[in-house]
Amino acid sequence: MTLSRRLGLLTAAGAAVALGLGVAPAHAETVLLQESFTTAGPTSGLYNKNLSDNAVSQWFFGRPTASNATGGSGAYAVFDSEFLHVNHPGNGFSAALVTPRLAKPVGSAVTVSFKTRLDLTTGVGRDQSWVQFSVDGRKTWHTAWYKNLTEVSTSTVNLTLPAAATDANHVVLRWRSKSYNAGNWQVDDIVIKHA
Ligand SMILES: [Ca+2]
Repeated sequence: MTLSRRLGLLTAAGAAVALGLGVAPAHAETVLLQESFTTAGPTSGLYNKNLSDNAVSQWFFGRPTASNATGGSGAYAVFDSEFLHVNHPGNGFSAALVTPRLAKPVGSAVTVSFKTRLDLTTGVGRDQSWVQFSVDGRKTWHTAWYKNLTEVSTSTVNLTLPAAATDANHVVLRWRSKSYNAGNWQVDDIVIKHA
């Protein structure tokens, strides 16, 4: 392709003026989803998906056991298998906090940030936490972040999803927990953007 044709395409894309002024083209980020939670639940369309064989596995919002330890404020999401175990006899709980289908341009990278508090205390493999994404309508889940060790930590997680998300025209994310009976995973201030 000739340079003039390339510039023509850039003009069509609205970027040639910026190039002409010697200014790098703007890469404005677009927020696909933002969630800071209320005690009544998410406001962004995030929803609970029970992935267990019991009826009680679920994320709670702003409760039940501890204050917000994520670095965020106010309400938050928590998967608390200790609470579930105490109140519903049994072991082995699993649920995901799932986003709606988020439409995006093909070729734009997806970034995810969230504040989190992990209190995984029952040993390797008993408590597991994933951030996963799907680009085929929730049939296949790709893991972008995973924890399975005994760990107590607070952090802000910043992820850029792999090429499969960049190449897709939509993405669905989920925060998936699988925990035996004593784990606690808090999440707050989720922001999902595309470049
Ligand atoms: Ca919050």
